[in-house]
Amino acid sequence: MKTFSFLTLLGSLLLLTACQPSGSEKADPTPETAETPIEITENAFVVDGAWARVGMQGGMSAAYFTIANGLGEDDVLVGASSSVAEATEVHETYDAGEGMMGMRERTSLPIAANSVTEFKQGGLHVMFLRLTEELAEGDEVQFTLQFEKAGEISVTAPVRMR
Ligand SMILES: [Cu+2]
Repeated sequence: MKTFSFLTLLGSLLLLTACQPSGSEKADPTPETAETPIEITENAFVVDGAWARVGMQGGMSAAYFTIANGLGEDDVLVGASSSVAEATEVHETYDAGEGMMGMRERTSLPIAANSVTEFKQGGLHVMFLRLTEELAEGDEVQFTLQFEKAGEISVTAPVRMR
């Protein structure tokens, strides 16, 4: 039922949300986010490259980043939290058919050993629902990722338009 409600929500807000597929709005064929490949550091569990999208108070935003798990064992992302929103959830975007993109919560996302997991526009993201304050360009958002093995990791994300 949750999936259905998000789909309904997207019907009216698709153009405003952070879950929009990245292809349609980008004029620049080489977006700044396509920089150096993330390298896995042995024995390190790293969250890097975080940024968050601007959002109005009461509205939505999302954060994007990369997780590089060099610990040699599988982990699981089980949740996210932040004080900037009434709810903070790990979401994935999926093809809902007929040109629609849906998104749904992931409460247990496997992070394989020695892998890089990208959270990006049109894919995985941390969703901020009902922002308690405006997120303007130049602000910074703090949020926490909760992993089964790596524990809590605090992330600071600069706020950008895209
Ligand atoms: Cu979302």
